[in-house]
Order: sequence, then structure tokens, then C-alpha cells
Amino acid sequence: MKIAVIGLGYIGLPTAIMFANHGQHVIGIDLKEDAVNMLNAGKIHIEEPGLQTELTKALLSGNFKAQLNLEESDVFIVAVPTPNKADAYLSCDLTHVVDAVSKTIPYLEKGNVIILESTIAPRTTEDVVKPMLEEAGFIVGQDIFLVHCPERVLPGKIIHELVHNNRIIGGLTPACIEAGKQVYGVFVQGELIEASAGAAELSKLMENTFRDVNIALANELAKIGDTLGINALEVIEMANKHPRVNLHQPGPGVGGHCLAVDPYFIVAATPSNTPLIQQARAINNSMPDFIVEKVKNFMADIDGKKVTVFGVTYKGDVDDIRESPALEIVELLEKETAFEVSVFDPHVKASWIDPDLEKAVANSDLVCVLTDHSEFKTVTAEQFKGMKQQHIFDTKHVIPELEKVAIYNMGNLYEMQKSSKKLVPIAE
Ligand code: SAJ
Repeated sequence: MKIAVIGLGYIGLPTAIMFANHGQHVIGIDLKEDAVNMLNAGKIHIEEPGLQTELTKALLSGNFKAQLNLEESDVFIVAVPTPNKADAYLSCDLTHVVDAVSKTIPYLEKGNVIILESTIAPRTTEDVVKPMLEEAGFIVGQDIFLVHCPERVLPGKIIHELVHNNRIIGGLTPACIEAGKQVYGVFVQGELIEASAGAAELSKLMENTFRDVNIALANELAKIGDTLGINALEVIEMANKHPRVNLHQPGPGVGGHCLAVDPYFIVAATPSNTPLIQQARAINNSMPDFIVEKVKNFMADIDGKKVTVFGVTYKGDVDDIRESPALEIVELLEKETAFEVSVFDPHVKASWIDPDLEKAVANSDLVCVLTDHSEFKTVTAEQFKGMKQQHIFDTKHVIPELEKVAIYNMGNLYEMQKSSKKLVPIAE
């Protein structure tokens, strides 16, 4: 099979390489010349464990090549970004998807398969993409097979999950589903779940919405615990011992290109039916402000001048800062306070990030941990000796106990309120 993968990002690149390493002839298409050159020179342009080794293997086998322009193929896989539009409900911006599908049209031949992997608003496959192919003179399900197969892999574990996760094959007709199954059957060991394109689209969106709503509940619990003086993290640990309860973890907010984006695609499709989803988004979006408020009050109490942020990526052990609440917090601290702000993140290289932990915390009054990188789990008291005052606000609950360092987290937030706010017994 000859497979063209359009979009060599976090999903397209691992997918392309995976097909190549399972004996398929793959061309990877990307608009970015730098990325294409880097890949052909043997270097990955994103951070993902195991991906570099897989690329080296794919290039050595001669099965993978990156290029700027499309050419004839048997299968076209669209894995381009679908951000939010800047409209009232932040609907799904299909510009890149429509552009990618348009580019396949001159190369399409009867029998070809088009697979949409990008996350898309419900009904896009049927209402937007199918008409494009029909206009070009093809009968979908007969001449061309159109399928939506949403990716469901977790950044940081992509290589393993691509192979082992179940895969939804959402076809417009039974023949489309069959064609999709043949493609993914090449390497997927999980179940190939047959679905309509619409159900596939909505399932993908609801999976991330489920997580977003649950994280909002955990964040709400952290605020409840803060006000009532009850440790929310203890509550979560305990409640989760119930066989049917799985409370998620509170934190500085929800980031990334999935959870903070996808729920809006459902909201925009049917605003009046989605009050819960909208409220969950609002709660998660409120977290950066909430954290900054806590930091401000605490710094006022301890007469602090310098804050050091640990971790700016949207989650641990990745280099991805898209939609990162940590970034928003850094910006708020810089804009709204007079504190000196330093940033340490071992996964991100930038002029405003200090690559050295000790230097970043030197003379600091508070370290604010916003990402759960593995490196933070093994820090030692020694590394914080250069701080002016040894306080850590660990919003991700990853820092181990450290001698002489006061640690606050999303469970004991109320302990940070030394003078600014005292708990008042309910009865009063
Ligand atoms: N987070 C919390 N509390 C939690 C769990 C996560 O605050 O209990 C935060 C993280 O810190 C991060 C955000 O949520 O800011 C999202 O992280 P994540 O690890 O939950 O998800 P993503 O965005 O990396 O990947 C998700 C996955 N979806 C689900 O687990 C339902 C992945 O399987 C999808 O493929 C991916 O979205 C996607 O591309 O849609």
C-alpha cells in the first residue's frame, strides 16, 4: 500500500512512521520546509519517547520520506490541526482539513481511501468532506472510501498506544468501514470498532469532554476544600477506594490541544444542550486566576519578592506548551504583579527559561510547581538551599517531602492563607 500522511505533527508523524515500519510505502507531507528537511536528515522535530528510534528505522528501510507536495497514493490520511475559531462558541476551524482534502482531489483515483484523523466537529465527514468529493465527481462508498478514524493516543505514550489502543473506524458506508479496517489492520492490535462517521466524531469529542468535566469536578473540590479547611487530596484518595468512583486530580487548569479545545466543538454544534460542558470549561479556565490569587496573597503574607515557576508545558514529560495554563500563569504573574519571575523547565528551551534549577530558584521566596515532569519527583532539599525563603506551592502534587521546605498543594491550600483569610466556623 502507498500511504500519504498529510500533516507531520504529534499524530501524523508517529502514524506515518508506524505504517512505514510495518512494510508500507509512506510519504509524509508537511507545509513546513524546516520540518521536512529535519525529518529527511534523520531528526524528529517534536519530543516523543521512542519516536527518534522509529524514525531512524523507517528511513533506513527506505519506506519513509517527508516532502512538501502530495502525489498519487492508495490511501490519504489527513492529520492536520483543527483549532478553535474565534467565534462565540469557539467552534471547530476546519480550514486545514478542507485545504488538505482539496489538495488530494487532483491525485484521487477510483479505489482510493481518504481517512480523516484530525479531531472534527460532529457531522463534518458527512456534511463538509463528502460533498467536496461528490463535487469532484466521485461516489463515496463506491469510487472513494471516506472514513473518520480519530486518533486517541496519549502524548508521551504515542508509540505504544498507536498499536495497542482500540481504534474507531467511522465510515459513511459499510464499504468505507471495510476499507478503513484494512488500513489500520496493518499495525493496530486493539479492536477495530465499526461505527458511523458521526458516532466516531462525537465519541472522540466526548472522550475528551468526559475528562474535562471530571477535572472540573476535581478543581471545584479543591476550591470547596480550601474554603472549608478540608484536604481535597485526602478526600480524592479516599473516595477513589470506592469501586465505582474515580475522581480526577485538581491542578492549575487544563491545557493541551485536546481537552481545552474539543468540548467547544460540541458546544458550538448545539449550545442549548451543553450547559454542563460549558460550565466545566469555565471552571477549568478559572484555575490560572485562582492560582495567581493564591500566590499573590501568600507572597503578601511572607513579604516575598521572587517567584520561581517549575514547568510550563501543558502536562508532564512533554515539550508541548500549547494551551498551557502554566504559560497563562507566568503571563499573569508578570503582568499583574511586581514579583520577579523566573522559570525552570527541563523540557523546554527558550530565552526566558532557566535551564538550571539552582540558578532559577536562587533568592526566590516561592517555587510554584505547575507541571508534573518526572524530574520534579526526585528533587532534593539541597537544590532549594539558595532560596531566600523555602516555600513550594506544588499544584501537581509531585514534590517529595523535603527537609526545612514548607510544601503546599491543592489539598492544603487553606494553610497558605496565613493572615489574608482565616477560616470561619460555619456556625458563626
Ligand atoms: N489534567 C488534570 N487533572 C487530571 C488529568 C489531567 O488537571 O486528573 C490536565 C493535565 O495536566 C493537562 C490536561 O488535563 O493540562 C490534559 O491532559 P491529559 O493527559 O488528560 O490529556 P491529553 O490532552 O494529553 O490527551 C487527551 C487524551 N484523552 C483522554 O484521555 C480521554 C488522549 O487519549 C487523546 O488522544 C488526546 O487527548 C487527543 O488528542 O484528543
